[in-house]
Amino acid sequence: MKRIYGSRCSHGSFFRTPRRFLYPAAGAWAVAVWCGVLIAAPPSPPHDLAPTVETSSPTHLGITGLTANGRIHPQGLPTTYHFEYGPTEPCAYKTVEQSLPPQLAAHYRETWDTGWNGWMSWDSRMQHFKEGGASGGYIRYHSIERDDHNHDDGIGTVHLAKYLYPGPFAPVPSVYLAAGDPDFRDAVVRIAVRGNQWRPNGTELMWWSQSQSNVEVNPDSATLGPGWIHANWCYTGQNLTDRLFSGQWERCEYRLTNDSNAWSYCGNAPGRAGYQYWQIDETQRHLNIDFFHMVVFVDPNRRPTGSIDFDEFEVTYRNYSLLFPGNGGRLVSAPAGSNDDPAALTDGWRHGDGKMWRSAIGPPGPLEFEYALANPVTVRAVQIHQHPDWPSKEVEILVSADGRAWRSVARGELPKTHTAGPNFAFLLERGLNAQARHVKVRILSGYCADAWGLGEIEMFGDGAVCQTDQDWYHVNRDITGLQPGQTYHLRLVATNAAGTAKGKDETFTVPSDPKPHVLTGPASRIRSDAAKVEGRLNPLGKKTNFYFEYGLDRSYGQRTSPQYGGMQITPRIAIATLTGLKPAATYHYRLVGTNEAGTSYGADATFTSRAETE
Ligand SMILES: [Ca+2]
Ligand SMILES: [Ca+2]
Repeated sequence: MKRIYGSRCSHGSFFRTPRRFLYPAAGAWAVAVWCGVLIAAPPSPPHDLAPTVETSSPTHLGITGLTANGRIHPQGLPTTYHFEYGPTEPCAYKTVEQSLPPQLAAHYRETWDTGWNGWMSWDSRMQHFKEGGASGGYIRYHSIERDDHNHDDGIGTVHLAKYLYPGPFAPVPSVYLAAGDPDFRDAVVRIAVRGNQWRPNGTELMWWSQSQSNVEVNPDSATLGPGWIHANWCYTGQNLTDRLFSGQWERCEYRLTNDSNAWSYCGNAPGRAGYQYWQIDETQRHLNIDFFHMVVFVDPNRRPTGSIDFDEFEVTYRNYSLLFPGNGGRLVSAPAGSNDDPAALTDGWRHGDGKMWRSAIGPPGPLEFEYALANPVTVRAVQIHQHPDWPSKEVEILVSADGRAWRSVARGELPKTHTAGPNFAFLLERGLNAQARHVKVRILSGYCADAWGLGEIEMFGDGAVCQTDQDWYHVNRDITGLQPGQTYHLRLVATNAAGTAKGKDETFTVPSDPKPHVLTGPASRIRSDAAKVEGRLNPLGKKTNFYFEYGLDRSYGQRTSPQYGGMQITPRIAIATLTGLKPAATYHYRLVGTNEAGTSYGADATFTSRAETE
């Protein structure tokens, strides 16, 4: 984006604290305030490529459904997609047409340099350290004895390590990502972890998402209304356990890949009717309750021991702000005289060096940012983030259809600070219903006379056309009402302005009975005498137990202790540790699931144990 400054509008001083202020001459300042900064329109990106589309393996959804999966490279263009399916070619049915979400360009970052900062844990001894982290301060989670059996059906007993409320429930501090309705599909998570004598004892440290599918039953943002329905999913496509053994800080980065093969649904809590299935695509699209790193597969008779340190958490999720350039927001004018680029106010970062805007010195009156929107929109929520060092106080939001006649739609005060840190210092106005082609944000006053600043301006609503990332998007959709025993064809279809592309045809046979569905998975943590094996298990709605058979040939001969595998209609991860192995030997293994409808055997797989000297 090109900025055009009037020659008298800028001054060269750069300042970080009031003590370092360099005041320009009064005459120069008056010019600086009122002449404004004109912002040139960004060039249109040159795209003319149709999407690239791949259909991938569906997963079972009971005996009358499936979850279709695939991925799309949209070439940066707005793109819609659906799955087509049917018992014969050409496919007679299609899922509802959906739009790919906007770019992964909204960021939440927590350094824990100053405290727990709104995060919680089931560890009552949770500790904060001011130094010694991967960078500065950090937090420590101790293994606990409080077991959560609510999710035994999905992924075993769990322990809650650390968690955050992204909104909109506020009996606890909620950080209100995307005004309380963030989209975490394919989000990128970064975290530094350190294990301190961590003995997992068969557990894994994993990501967890909890979302409410009927958020409308909350009469206000501070109440969990009666009749709530929650869905819980564990991201089992990645664990952090292996990074806990070095005793050193390990920086991890992973994606919450939006593919049902990488998640385990964790509902059916006994006696808790509020836990009900909601498909993974919707749960991640509306991550409205909380997210965790948590310890799963806990054996209450042999809990993990030790502690885990966490630092430098960051998640990059979908940026739906109407002002984000990729969604059609264009800065028309900004207050003059600042050394900061006003583009920092729509860069997706709430705060941080180089990610905020601060006015010129001694603002004498309102400061105004004007944006033009590429398409007519309805503004439904506005979230304005504070500048921790140069806080603004009163702000006003105005909208216009033509850029000339303006109407004020919201006015309020930002908190100067928040006890949970700068991520929580924002003004949030929801429940708006304002049609707009142009919007203005006015800073009316500040907490310091020297300068007024903001960290980020976000507006949410309807009507924007979102550019997409130059990257793959994983997509999935539940398809129900299928015939047990029937084979179906399905494929993913995506369309952008340059054309329509179809993925290859996949066939999928819906099971004819609720015998467990099992897939043998990989082996890992292979030692000379032990190895971890895993698989995917679908109980297909009947209480199911599973175990792994293993041995030196395909007759196996040994098996792990049976474990309860739940009664979900969706696949989950199944894990066991094989012990008493011979060194440097090739082992065969397979997953076995059994319920009242019968026993199912996964395919044979092999690994070779390590030599004793390795
Ligand atoms: Ca830190
Ligand atoms: Ca920013």
